[in-house]
Amino acid sequence: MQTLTHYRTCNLCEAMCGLKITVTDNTVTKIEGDKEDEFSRGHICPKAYGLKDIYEDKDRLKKPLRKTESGEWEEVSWESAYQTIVSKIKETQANFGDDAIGVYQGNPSIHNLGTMLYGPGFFKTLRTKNNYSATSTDQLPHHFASWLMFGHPLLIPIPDIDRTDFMLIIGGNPLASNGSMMSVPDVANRLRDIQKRGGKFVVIDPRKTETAVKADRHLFVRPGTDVYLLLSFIHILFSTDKVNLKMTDSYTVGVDKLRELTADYTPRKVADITGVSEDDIYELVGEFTNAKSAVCYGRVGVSTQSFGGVCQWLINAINVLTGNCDAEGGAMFTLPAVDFVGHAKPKNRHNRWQSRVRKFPEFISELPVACLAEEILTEGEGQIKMMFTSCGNPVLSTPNGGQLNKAFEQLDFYVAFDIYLNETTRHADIILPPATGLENSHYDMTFHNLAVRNTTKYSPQLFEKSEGAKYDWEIYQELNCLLSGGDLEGFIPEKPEEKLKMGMKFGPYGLDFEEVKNAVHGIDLGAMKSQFPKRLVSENKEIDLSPDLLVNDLQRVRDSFDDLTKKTDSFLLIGRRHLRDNNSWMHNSEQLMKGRNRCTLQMNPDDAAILQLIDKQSINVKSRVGEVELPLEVTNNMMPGVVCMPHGYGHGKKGVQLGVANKHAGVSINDLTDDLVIDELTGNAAFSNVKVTVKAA
Ligand SMILES: Nc1nc2c(c(=O)[nH]1)N[C@H]1C(S)=C(S)[C@@H](COP(=O)(O)OP(=O)(O)OC[C@H]3O[C@@H](n4cnc5c(=O)[nH]c(N)nc54)[C@H](O)[C@@H]3O)O[C@H]1N2
Ligand SMILES: Nc1nc2c(c(=O)[nH]1)N[C@H]1C(S)=C(S)[C@@H](COP(=O)(O)OP(=O)(O)OC[C@H]3O[C@@H](n4cnc5c(=O)[nH]c(N)nc54)[C@H](O)[C@@H]3O)O[C@H]1N2
Ligand code: SF4
Ligand SMILES: [Mo]
Repeated sequence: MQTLTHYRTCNLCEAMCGLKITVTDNTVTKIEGDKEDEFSRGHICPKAYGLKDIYEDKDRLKKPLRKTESGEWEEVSWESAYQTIVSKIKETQANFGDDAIGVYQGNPSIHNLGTMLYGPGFFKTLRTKNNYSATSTDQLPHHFASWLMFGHPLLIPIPDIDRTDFMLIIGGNPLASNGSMMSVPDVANRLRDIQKRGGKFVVIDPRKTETAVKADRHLFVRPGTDVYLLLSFIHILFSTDKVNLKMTDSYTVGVDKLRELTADYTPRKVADITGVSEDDIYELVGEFTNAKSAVCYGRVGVSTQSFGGVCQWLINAINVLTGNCDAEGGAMFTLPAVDFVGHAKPKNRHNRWQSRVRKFPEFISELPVACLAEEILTEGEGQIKMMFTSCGNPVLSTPNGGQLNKAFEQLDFYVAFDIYLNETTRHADIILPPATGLENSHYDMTFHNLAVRNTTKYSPQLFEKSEGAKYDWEIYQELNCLLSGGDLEGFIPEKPEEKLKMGMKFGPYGLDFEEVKNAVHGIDLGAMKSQFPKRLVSENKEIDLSPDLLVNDLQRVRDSFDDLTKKTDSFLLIGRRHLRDNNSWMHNSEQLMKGRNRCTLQMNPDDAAILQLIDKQSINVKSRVGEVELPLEVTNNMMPGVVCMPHGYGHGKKGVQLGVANKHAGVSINDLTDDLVIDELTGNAAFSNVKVTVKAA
């Protein structure tokens, strides 16, 4: 019997937990939290056990698949798959132009070193403007606000959770998600530590979440109205003379403008439509400004709404106006070992082109994924005929997934880089499955940049990839080589480690990659430090509190106000995450799917009583774009007028090879969410502004 211990970082979510994996005779026998890990201190969540399940999963694809004329799948060689793909690319470009090829890059792309480093290079050579990703279902508002206020879309403010005295969490549920745009392993203890040192944390959310239950206070807010609450928060800061920029004062502009813009938004005016009382708003601002340090953090719930961009702007503004930006215990900025931001120059990243059908502006070279289906379905010059997806399942993950499903059916050609035959990839003509998880080496290019503490850690591969399999970095570089007329004979793709080595050497700490490799529990580079104005990328190294694009968008906010005062019979639908789910793709793990059905519609008891619905009853939920049936779950945790279901379900479709997942099929929330309801400024999906009706099935 041969036993070895392997240390690595879990790449399944943003938290970067250190794992200690015991392997006996080439089989994983134990996965536990690595107590010596410099960042995660032994924390782990149940999803980590999923790494073993993914490695051993019989349904996971390991060889390229091609769909035959009769619709069956056959295994083909890499060379033959490559040849077909390259000739299809050339044919499509010659017949219909570069924009006839579309690309969707899904969430695990950024959790995967090879895909992250070499995927974009390949997609760039396609020269298409039809670039889509999960970013426009998720976080474009953060990048938009950071770009306009601090000069770079990746200069993201991170809560200094370990030192703050007051944390305001709006639309985030870190106890289920383990944090996002804030890599924070062991978040439950870190939040408890705020309380232990005499501080507080408050949650604003239409659902009393797992995080809200532990908070000092929870306030229900009506979905999609946070913008008014935030405007009112800033109004109070000015009207009660609580504005004090402290260190950032000498290089911040736009303060007076913001005073004017928020002048009308008294707590009295916004209380009714937000559902947060005047007293609660005053008390909240009081607590925030009286705390020695404080930080306002808003996540998916405030990004995925019609005014996501404005919300993230106002959240940043609150931190600046109260002297909590770039200050200990406030919203700080990381200095990662491999740094994308340090040498960047100010540049326009918006509206350099528009989508063909709805004319939405591009941002950071992407178009809103809510436009993807219409770009495939609408005939005319520039129509998408061929698609690539990488690490994504947009039929389940993007607004109006039902329509996108139809769109994928009618493509001329579709290539998926994916490890499963799922609801989206079943439409593919070719699937290229890379080695994944424990078969890969790993480094978090993105999440070290978003972490609550500066650390760095490299994880080696645990297992050899299976025979005949390829790494994603090999696949992308080989395709690129062939596409540019090269030959694979003698072609040696670059390993991601080469880029890492250079990135670290020329990074802010000048680290030796060998040293990083040897530090199996990671290297601590210290707490976040104040770095402004030096680290600002903006012209003149200023913080802009009133950028024109955001200020102009307030007109939409004003225009929507009256609509919100009208009574309606519809419910607002919001999403939720569960600790044992991971977006749409880990439902094939037996370990993670244990327990009761999670795909239920949660509703407040008063609403259920009015509609004469009872717990566990099968109900019908309908929106402008579709309808689904699922069991009702009556709970006091829901705000009246709001219903909630998880995303990522809706398995069990024809042709999908997912044994365990199909047993827990559920229905897709994105058969209800609306591609026409988006944040028109940033292009982000506005999942939380979707109206539905509910009745017995
Ligand atoms: N209504 C609603 N919809 C939402 C959300 C919501 O809150 N509400 N959340 C949104 C958010 S924040 C996100 S990020 C998106 C996520 O949505 P997607 O971007 O679609 O990502 P996943 O659902 O995680 O799908 C992951 C896919 O990647 C594949 N995969 C996993 N590992 C690898 C790998 O190593 N290599 C390759 N090539 N493939 C791999 C899996 O098989 C799966 O097909 O969903 C969004 N959709
Ligand atoms: N276990 C698990 N972890 C995950 C994921 C997963 O699927 N499962 N997904 C990962 C991904 S891709 C991401 S992006 C992160 C997301 O990380 P989080 O943002 O922490 O994730 P959510 O749990 O979706 O939290 C969003 C919260 O916003 C609330 N909300 C909805 N609408 C509104 C609104 O209008 N206003 C306010 N104030 N709140 C609202 C919801 O009730 C919910 O509690 O999680 C990551 N981690
Ligand atoms: S919290 Fe995230 S990183 Fe940590 S073990 Fe769970 S899935 Fe992995
Ligand atoms: Mo996400």
